[in-house]
Amino acid sequence: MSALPSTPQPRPGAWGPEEFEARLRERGAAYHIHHPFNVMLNSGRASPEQIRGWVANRYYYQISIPIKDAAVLSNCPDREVRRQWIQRILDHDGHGDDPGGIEAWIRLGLATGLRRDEIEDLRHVLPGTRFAVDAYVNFCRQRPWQESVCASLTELFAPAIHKQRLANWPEHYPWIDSDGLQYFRNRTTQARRDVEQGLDITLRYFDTPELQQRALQILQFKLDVLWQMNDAMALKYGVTP
Ligand code: AHQ
Repeated sequence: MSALPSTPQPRPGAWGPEEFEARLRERGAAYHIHHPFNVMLNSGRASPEQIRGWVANRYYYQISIPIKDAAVLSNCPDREVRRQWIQRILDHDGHGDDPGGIEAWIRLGLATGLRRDEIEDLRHVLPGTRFAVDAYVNFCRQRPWQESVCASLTELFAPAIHKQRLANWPEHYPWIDSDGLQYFRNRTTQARRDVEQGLDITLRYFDTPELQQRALQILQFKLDVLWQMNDAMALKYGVTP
């Protein structure tokens, strides 16, 4: 396994770290914050049924994140990277007194009127959701750990979407108890910390023009995973204009 250089060392013809990061951030135009289903959710036009469908489907993504992160760890021989990356599993599964993000997501579901059993038994998960999420988990099982780190960088754009929900949902959906939004409060800081590590590794590992194009391709794959989930939900629950 090629050890990571301590700082980005772009090879001839490769973008420097600032330009490379800018190219990654440009892909934010395809982030699911712009999907019509998500725009409906965050502009207050979603019905309780559409919101419950979204929470129940996204639950499958949430419980898959620690499985995905464990796959990244299992592929990664770099102890320093693992020492940081393992925090992502604890954030979702919980540890000590912290019940974790998956439990917080269930509480969001309960606050929208879903029952715990119908969340956890995945009865509402759509084929398009399942296939997109499984594609992400299998990518992280099969590809080099550095590629999986790059795939997590859709979270470059996540703080904005969590802040948008925290700003808009209480006004648009006063019937959802504010405690149910705790997941988004937690992720605002956790996503920033995750992105710091993920971006640092990506800028150091993808150091040739070919590898940097591969990084953009990987980010687009993960953007498509998130977009497809919204496509499946839009088809099932409709998008209220
Ligand atoms: O809640 C989210 C989360 O824990 C993660 C982990 C990260 C990854 O490793 O791929 N991506 C991610 C995301 C979460 N929430 C999504 C949302 O819209 O609420 C955003 C998603 C992401 O941007 O990849």
